[in-house]
Amino acid sequence: METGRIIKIISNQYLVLCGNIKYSCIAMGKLRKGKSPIVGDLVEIEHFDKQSGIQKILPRANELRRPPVANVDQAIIVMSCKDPDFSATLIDRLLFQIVYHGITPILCVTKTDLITESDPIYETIKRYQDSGYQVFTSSNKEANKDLIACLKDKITVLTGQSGAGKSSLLNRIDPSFHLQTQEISKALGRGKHTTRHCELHEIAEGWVADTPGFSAMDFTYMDIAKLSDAIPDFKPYLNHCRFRDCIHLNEPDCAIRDAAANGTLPKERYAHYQEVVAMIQQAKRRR
Ligand SMILES: Nc1nc2c(ncn2[C@@H]2O[C@H](COP(=O)(O)OP(=O)(O)OP(=O)(O)O)[C@@H](O)[C@H]2O)c(=O)[nH]1
Ligand SMILES: [Mg+2]
Ligand SMILES: [Zn+2]
Repeated sequence: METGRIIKIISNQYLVLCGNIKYSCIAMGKLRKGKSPIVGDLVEIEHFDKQSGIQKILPRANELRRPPVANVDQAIIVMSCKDPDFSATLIDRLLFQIVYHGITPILCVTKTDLITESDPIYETIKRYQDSGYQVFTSSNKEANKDLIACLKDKITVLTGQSGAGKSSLLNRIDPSFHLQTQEISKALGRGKHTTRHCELHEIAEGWVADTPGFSAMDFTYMDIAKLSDAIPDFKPYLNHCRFRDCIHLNEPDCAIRDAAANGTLPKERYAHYQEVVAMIQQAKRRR
């Protein structure tokens, strides 16, 4: 038995890194009944005559659903200033998903070459920074050094809409990378959604998952209390509501609603929370 990490999955072949050696493995029979292995999983493998097989998935520290990656240290929300349009609503929806899974969120605003210095996007960025989030910016000119430094020794997931520049960002950080980006797929007539599978790439002394962009997000599995407990902006106010089971909507003496009303908590973050909670409640009613 040897322990390694799944760094790539192509149909039913799993590429497992053990030390410096990569083994192409299949999932053994007894695994198929339980949960399926995903990228980032630590697994026990066994070598046979002609092939290697995954015998066991070790317990996961955490697990993202979209993209499916296990044992993630941090997730970078990649949001472009333009093409596609900047959206704080989308940032917060991704943010909620990430913190819900106990993963550290980081924001990277790309394509700053497409806006001017006085663009209101910079005020939004400042509000995220004031709330304690780590925010990087990037343009087509060079790779952001602070961003590179934050990847070291970590498993990082890039997430964001198709065309936000996730693959381009990795190509700029490591010029030996040649991940396909949309310019190339346009030339090949493939259109949107250039990145099609999930893979961990060794980059800047860490591991980064470039993932496909997505079009819809699922919140229906979420527990509202667990979500509100996980939102970093809410933390300072959490135990100050009148009711212990407050979900911070219409309850009297809600510290979070009050904080949003007087501006100590960013109003938009609270509004985005209300929207997501409404989606969760609607889905629960339909069941
Ligand atoms: N002007 C400008 N364009 C950029 C920048 N970064 C990426 N782009 C362009 O944006 C387009 C999309 O970039 P990709 O890297 O393919 O986007 P992606 O997020 O990987 O997209 P999917 O794989 O489909 O999810 C390409 O045409 C890039 O050349 C940037 O900093 N500035
Ligand atoms: Mg891509
Ligand atoms: Zn409350």
